[in-house]
Amino acid sequence: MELGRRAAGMLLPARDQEATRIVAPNRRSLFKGGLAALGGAMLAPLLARSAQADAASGEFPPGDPDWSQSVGPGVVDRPYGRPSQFVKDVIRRNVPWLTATKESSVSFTPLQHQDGIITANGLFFERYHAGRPTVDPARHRLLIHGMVDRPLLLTMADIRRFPSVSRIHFIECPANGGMEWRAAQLNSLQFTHGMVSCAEWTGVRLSTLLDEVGIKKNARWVLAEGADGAHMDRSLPLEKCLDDCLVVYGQNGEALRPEQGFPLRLIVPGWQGNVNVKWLRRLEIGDQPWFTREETAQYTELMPDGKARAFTWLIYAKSVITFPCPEMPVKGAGVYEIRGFAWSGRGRITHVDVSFDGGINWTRARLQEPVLPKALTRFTAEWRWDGKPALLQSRAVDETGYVQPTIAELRKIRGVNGIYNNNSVQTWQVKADGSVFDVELG
Ligand SMILES: Nc1nc2c(c(=O)[nH]1)N[C@H]1C(S)=C(S)[C@@H](COP(=O)(O)O)O[C@H]1N2
Ligand SMILES: [Mo]
Repeated sequence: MELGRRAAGMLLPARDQEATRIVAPNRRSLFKGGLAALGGAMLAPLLARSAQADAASGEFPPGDPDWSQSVGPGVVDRPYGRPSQFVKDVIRRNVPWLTATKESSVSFTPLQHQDGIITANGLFFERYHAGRPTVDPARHRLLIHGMVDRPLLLTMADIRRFPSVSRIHFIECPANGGMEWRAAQLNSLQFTHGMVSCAEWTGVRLSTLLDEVGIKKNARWVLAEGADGAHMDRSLPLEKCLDDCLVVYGQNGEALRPEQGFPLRLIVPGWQGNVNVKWLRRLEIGDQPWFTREETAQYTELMPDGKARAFTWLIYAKSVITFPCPEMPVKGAGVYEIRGFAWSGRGRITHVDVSFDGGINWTRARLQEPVLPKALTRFTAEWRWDGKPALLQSRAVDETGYVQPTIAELRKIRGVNGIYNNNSVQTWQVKADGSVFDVELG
């Protein structure tokens, strides 16, 4: 405690008027330099108010509270780190009525709390068809067989010996937004859009493994199968497998999480979540698709004429505003930084436009670096809110020129029978009191 006090004495100004005089100009200059472009004049009263609050609490900024008067826990107090106790509400959530069981279900990423493009491993959305298996990496094997010259049975150690790559990609379940096809019904960003997450994946190019086994001349398809109780299996065109698919064991600097397929998972960049087979145990090479349950009974799109589209793998450009949103209301008129995510399975996002009046006028948003292909991309825009009701929207365009559609445009073609691939423009209604609601424009 002695040490704490002395250290504090050296670093922090004394609690007197002098201190407030020292601190106040610093705040103002920081503010002028960094935030001037964002309407400094309107934000200034906000900062002044927080200084008043500090003074009211009897502590002059930067203060000298309990934690500055003592020594905290030492190293390896937490051998595996975890978030601050003050962010304990930033968690994955599920919609209890959505599925009959938790084993065949989904949890959603709290996108309203995600800073930057990487989803924390503990917050990556989960989608299980038969729960989360506990796979022993020492006993796990990957079998590669079928139309190949040299079938292979690989251990995890074998897989780690191949040349490695790291890539940042999103995964989105095509059912993301599926509950909103008919009407806006979930008043929550987490539940309308939280079946998308983004990570840096590390592993082996699938093409490297396919080179190793030697693909026969007439091979056209690859079946990927999981080791979970569902044995989730999907047919993929060989062309995509040779292009950019990865077999990964790393996720954001550590081993894949059990939720994401530990110890081994297939990453199919930009394609629907369900083909990114987790707990990957088998790759079979063939000359035609297998028409498994997951690509016939499930994951097809029922069109208005009663026919179903199968093998609709691509994730088309999509975006959503993450601040403000129903979970993150605004407080009073003034300048805000609108924040959101855009992504496309067809490559890079080239631009995002935002509207404050339900799509009548549009403003170009700023894209934050890095802007990577088939990855979440951060966009921001300045919003001067006059305190009147507003309708916020974002609309993404990708490098192929594809423009994110409205829900009305989507329904014209696809009707309302399906549940998959709702990449429509989201509308958030901001009321005069700053509260935000999930609405649909007719
Ligand atoms: N083996 C296996 N792989 C699987 C699944 C599964 O249930 N079993 N779910 C799929 C579905 S439907 C999706 S959307 C993604 C979700 O990946 P995540 O749980 O890492 O977010 O994994 C896919 N891979
Ligand atoms: Mo999914």
